[in-house]
Amino acid sequence: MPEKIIDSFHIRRLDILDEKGDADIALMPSLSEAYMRRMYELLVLLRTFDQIALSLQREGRLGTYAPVLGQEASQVGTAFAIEKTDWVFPSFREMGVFLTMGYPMHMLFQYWMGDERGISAPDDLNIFPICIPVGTQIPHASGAAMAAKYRKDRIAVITYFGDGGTSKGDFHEGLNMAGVFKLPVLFVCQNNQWAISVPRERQTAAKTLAQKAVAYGFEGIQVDGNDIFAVYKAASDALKKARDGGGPTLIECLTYRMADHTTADDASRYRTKEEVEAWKTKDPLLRMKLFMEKNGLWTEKYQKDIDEQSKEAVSDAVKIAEAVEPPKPEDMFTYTYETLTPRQKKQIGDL
Ligand SMILES: Cc1ncc(C[n+]2csc(CCOP(=O)(O)OP(=O)(O)O)c2C)c(N)n1
Ligand SMILES: [Mg+2]
Repeated sequence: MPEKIIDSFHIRRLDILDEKGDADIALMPSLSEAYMRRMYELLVLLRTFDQIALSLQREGRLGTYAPVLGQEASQVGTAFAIEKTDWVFPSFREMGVFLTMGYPMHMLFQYWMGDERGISAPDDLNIFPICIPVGTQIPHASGAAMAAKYRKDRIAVITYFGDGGTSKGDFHEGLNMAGVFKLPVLFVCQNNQWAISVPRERQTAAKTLAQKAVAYGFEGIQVDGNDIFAVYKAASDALKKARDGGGPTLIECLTYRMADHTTADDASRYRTKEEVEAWKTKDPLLRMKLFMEKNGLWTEKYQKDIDEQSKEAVSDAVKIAEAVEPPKPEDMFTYTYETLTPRQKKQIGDL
């Protein structure tokens, strides 16, 4: 019997906004000028937040922090596509998602300053706490999507993870379950090329991370993660498909971690200056700024105003976070146990 090809696949790749700030009109999502300004302002706010968080860490006023620098478009672009009733399962680097959703900024600082109360989302925000164990939020997202499907809620679930996260069993289990049950979930992989010091090519021999979805029976698409319009379009299409019962999607946002993994890392020990320099020209903020300028939406005065407003918003949030009364040591029992054992009661008494 001759051999046959029983299946073949292709991976779509979406690019809309190039490095010079020119957009492909045919692919461009329809967005009002006010909406595009809001996107740009969030990119600027996020970068300001990130820079100030790093300085606070250096001054000893904030704990270990995972910077977003370079990944702003992947986060803000996907988060703009989220609806109020959707549910979000982040990892530890998604400050852009939290800010775009309107998460109180002082609470984010409170969290990074070591106070866990900062990560209990207000009731009107459907976002789960920051997930530190790599990839474990992925099956949680599929579980939430399963619940939504069971209850016939017309919502989507979105979860975020990195290139390193795709090597975890949780990733494969979460995607498999979503594929089998056709769950309303969007998996967003921010492929920033590094998992601490492990380069992307050590995670998988596959050509793309997007193609991992094919094995589980649904579409994976790669987008330029530094192109906010491509990211937004791919995410809004996928979330709409999920809400409409079309099942899951995996989006691979191809981007770059411009900073160290966290403030506890020194990336110069394992990657070259040339590599980092080459990515600077792809800066997602610069690209959006050039687009805005070419389309009459940007002036120096506008930039100055939004820089000032962002700095003010961030420093106000820092002030609020630093003024919060620190938690009492005995609170760790309050938040952890429903009923205390006699030994724990004694421990509290000893505090
Ligand atoms: C289960 C688990 N193993 C190891 C770690 C330590 N760790 C923290 S981040 C990280 C790498 C994550 O890389 P990636 O998924 O690409 O995300 P990125 O940090 O690049 O955003 C590792 C190994 C962890 N947090 N959890
Ligand atoms: Mg990574």
